[in-house]
Formats: sequence, C-alpha cells, structure tokens
Amino acid sequence: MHLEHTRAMRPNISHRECLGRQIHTYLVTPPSRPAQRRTRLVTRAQVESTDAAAVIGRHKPIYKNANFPTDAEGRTYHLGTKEGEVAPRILSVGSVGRAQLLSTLLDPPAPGRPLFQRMSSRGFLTITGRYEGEPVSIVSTHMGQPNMDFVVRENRAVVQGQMAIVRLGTCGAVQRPAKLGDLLIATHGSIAIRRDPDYWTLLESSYEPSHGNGGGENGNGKGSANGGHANGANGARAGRKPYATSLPVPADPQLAALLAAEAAAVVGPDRVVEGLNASADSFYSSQGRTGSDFDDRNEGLLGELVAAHPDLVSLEMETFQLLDLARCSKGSIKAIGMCVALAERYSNAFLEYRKLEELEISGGTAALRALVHVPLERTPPAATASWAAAEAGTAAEAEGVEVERKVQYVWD
Ligand code: R1P
Repeated sequence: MHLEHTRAMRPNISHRECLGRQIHTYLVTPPSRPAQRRTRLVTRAQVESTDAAAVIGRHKPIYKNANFPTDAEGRTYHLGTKEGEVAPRILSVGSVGRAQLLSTLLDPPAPGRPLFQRMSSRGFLTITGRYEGEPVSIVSTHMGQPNMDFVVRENRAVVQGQMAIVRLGTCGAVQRPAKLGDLLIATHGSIAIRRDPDYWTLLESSYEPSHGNGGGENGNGKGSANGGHANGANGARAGRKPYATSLPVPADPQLAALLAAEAAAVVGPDRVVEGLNASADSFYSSQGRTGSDFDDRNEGLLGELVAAHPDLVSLEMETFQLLDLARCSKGSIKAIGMCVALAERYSNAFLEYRKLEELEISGGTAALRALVHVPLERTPPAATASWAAAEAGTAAEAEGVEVERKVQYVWD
C-alpha cells in the first residue's frame, strides 16, 4: 500500500491558503484490491504538525552544499528564510504562541501589507515587521541549545551587517531575591550545565577503557603500569562529577544595560533582577529535578551551583548558546537573554499560568525597546555578507538558472 496525494483545490492556490483548508488524500491499495480504495481528510493541524511539503506532494527543494545547505532561492535549511525576510534586530522566543502574541506589539502594518510570516517545515516561525519604525523580526526558537544554534547561525547567514539578538524566555528562579514573575536578566552572562554520561559508564564494573579512549580527566584513560584496564577506569572515574559546568560567557554590556533600564521602566525596578544565568542541556536532570525513574545523581546539584555562583539567578536551556555564538561572531552579534521567572526552584512554587501572558507582553515590550535602541553598525563585516545568498547563487548558476541578486526587504 502506498499513499498518493491529490489537492482538492484550485490549481493556482497558494500553499498558505491550502493550509486553511481540508486536503483530500487517497490511500491507494494495489490494483488487485480496488474495493479498498478510500478517502481520508487531513486536517490543518495534521498538516502543520508534519512536513507539509511532503503531505501535499509539493516540489522538494534541492540542496547542493552539505556544509551549509540553502535552496536555490537562498532559503536556509531549518528556518526557511532568505535575505530580505529577517531584520538585523531579532527577538528570539521559545514558543510559536509567544512569537504570535508579541507580534501584536509591532507597528500596525500598512493596509494590504500584512506582517511577513514564515513557518518552516521544522516549525520555526519568523515574523518580521517594524517596532517604533525600526525593522525587527520575532523568531520562535523552540527549546534547547541545538535549536538556538540553528536560529543564530541561519539568521546570521541571511542578514547583512551587525545584528542584535535578545532572547525572551521563561526560567526557574534559582535563589532570592529572584521570585515568581520577576524578569531575570543575564547581565553577568551564562554558564552551561551538561550531564556527563561518562560518569555512569565509568560506574559500570564491566567497563574497560579499550572500548574507547577512556575519556578520563587525564585524557588517555589507558591505566597505569600497575593497573591495566581496571585502574584506567578507576583513574578516569576519579574526581569525575555527573554534571559539568562551564565557565561563564559574557552578555553584551550595552544591550544588557538597555534591557535592564527598559524592563525596570515597564514592570518596576523591584521586579527586575540581574545576575548570572545557567543553561542546562535538559529540563529535568541537568536542572536538578529529581525523580525515582532514573539514576540521575542530581540531588545536590542546585546547592552546588548556588555555592559556586552566588550571583546565579536563572536556570533555563538556551541563553548560553546565544551568548557563546555572539562571543564567537567576530563582533557581528550583540546578545542578551531575559526570562520570566515561571518557577521558584528554592520554594518549589510555580506561577499561575494565566499570569504568564501579561508577563510575556511586559518582557516583550522591554526587549523590543532595547532591540531598536541599541546602535548597530550597518557596514557588514566581510564574514557576514549574506553567506546563504551567495551559496544559493552558486547552486542556481551551476544549474544554469539566472540569478536575481537584488534583495527585496519585506519591511520596505
Ligand atoms: C522548558 O520548559 C522551556 O522553557 C524555557 C526553557 O529554557 C525551555 O526552553 O524557555 P522558553 O519558555 O523560552 O521555551
């Protein structure tokens, strides 16, 4: 049995219009069993929860460059945007719903010119418009550091000149004075917390370093002259902890100061706390959440973090990656993270969820104001002159396709 697709719509209907309708698909059995042919309906939700291009049989893009894939139009592989669709000032938010909510803060678009919106096949939503007259984009980034990596690198590739990126997320407040509903700003930068699976591997009595390189603190894990493999495992285990923390990476001080001032203006200074952030590689074990289903060995993690970092205020999952990439961007990205404290990890309290929307609006207002007021250099550093567009041009030319290089900016 295979799945065949037909479109129950006008031939020239757009893909976006198509998402608003029910799309007929046909399950086709072998010709010997035509009686079992039947029709089913695919709802909009089903289309959006999968690769829509695959569902409706749309032509798949061709990617030529495995190093940095873009299609012939210059659209990036995961975010699906191209030069002209993303502003140099970006508000990165966790969820699609938050992106849509905060898009209501943007300047009203001109009649007949709705805000630019693009949802990629991977579910990254980009909304571009203006705030106080300045072009800005709001990008739903989803969860975790790998997704922040996509957002920073793929947006960097389609934007000319210097960029500013502010993350507005939710987080746990790690210690007082941070409390429920506060806006916590990573002015002191961010550390990363990573679970170290080698810790558990080295606990296994059957482990022998010859299966790998031993991964020990001393690097070779091959054991000593008197110990062979067993001592190698012991040596690798010595001093090892189940969770590793990085050194802090800094935030942009100018953007941090602007954001703190704007946040204080919106919610009042007593509800803004600046300090160090920690981005964990998971929501549960690496943030010190405990349970009996798994051997996580994290009961003391929060206490150790607070003891080692008295200025630690927030615990979440993305800011470290944003700041680390900004730090490595050769001066081309200014970045900062701010989060609404959704939970108090020290008291175990959780915010009433109905209050979140108002806090997102407050945080979003402060973030957008900081974004449009931070000065950016317009002259692009050589390394940031629209990498994706150049790659797309190369791919298209290789196919003999004429390349239109003039960029149309969606906010013009
Ligand atoms: C976990 O629930 C998610 O919420 C926090 C964490 O960093 C993680 O992404 O941020 P967002 O609300 O921005 O998604």
